[in-house]
Amino acid sequence: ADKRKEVDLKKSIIPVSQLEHSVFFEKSTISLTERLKASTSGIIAEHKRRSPSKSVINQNLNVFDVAKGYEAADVCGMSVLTDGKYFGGSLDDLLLARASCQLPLLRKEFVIDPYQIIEAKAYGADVILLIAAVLSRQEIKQLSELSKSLNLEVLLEIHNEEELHKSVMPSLDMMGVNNRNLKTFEVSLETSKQLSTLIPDDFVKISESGISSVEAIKALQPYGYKGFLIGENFMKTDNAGDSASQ
Ligand code: IGP
Repeated sequence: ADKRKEVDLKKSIIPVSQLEHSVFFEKSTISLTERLKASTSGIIAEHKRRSPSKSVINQNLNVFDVAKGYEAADVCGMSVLTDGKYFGGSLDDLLLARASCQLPLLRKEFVIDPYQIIEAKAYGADVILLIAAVLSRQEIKQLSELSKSLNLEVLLEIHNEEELHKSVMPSLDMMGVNNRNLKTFEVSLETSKQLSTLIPDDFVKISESGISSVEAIKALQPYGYKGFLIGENFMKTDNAGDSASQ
């Protein structure tokens, strides 16, 4: 019986009425889009212990040091994987990153429910990721409008033309092209190049995944990309921050 209790407690979620007491509901968010527009490099550095495509990337780094290192490297923002099942992350990681740096923080999660947006706000996030592949237009609208009402910025992730056309709406701030096909895990920077001209100018363009060199960034910039989301390339080293500053 005691074991049951433990499990139930772990599963119990904090009601919205309590989450809204987080101090972050009173604090203004830190804008990622503003920082990206003002930057020449545009790096968004990710905390990512493991992934379905690569299994273990690095389990030895601690999120405090990673966040401080990214900030010292003067990146524009930090992405924190909070998904446990596939990426070994947690909401604690988000909160600890918040405790360690003043960078705009993106909650990297498979968001499907408004609750997760409120949770992100309560744990100190500034930006929400919405993935077009797993959401209907109506869901994207509902989740992005809720985010905006909480002063969270919205990054909408797409991988093809259909997802792009389905998603265009004024409640999005950034469009991110994922170079990795989430079904096959194949990575090609061509995806970013091909979709770039189709993305309306109102959105800050971000290229995500598989970016491992300054040359890759330089090759994508002429296509209008202002942001570059990089995880594995930084996390696979002994010092993620040092890698990000190179
Ligand atoms: C980072 P990479 O190849 O630099 O580690 O990729 C980021 O783009 C990737 O983690 C990512 C992701 C996602 C993870 C992009 N979209 C959606 C989980 C869910």
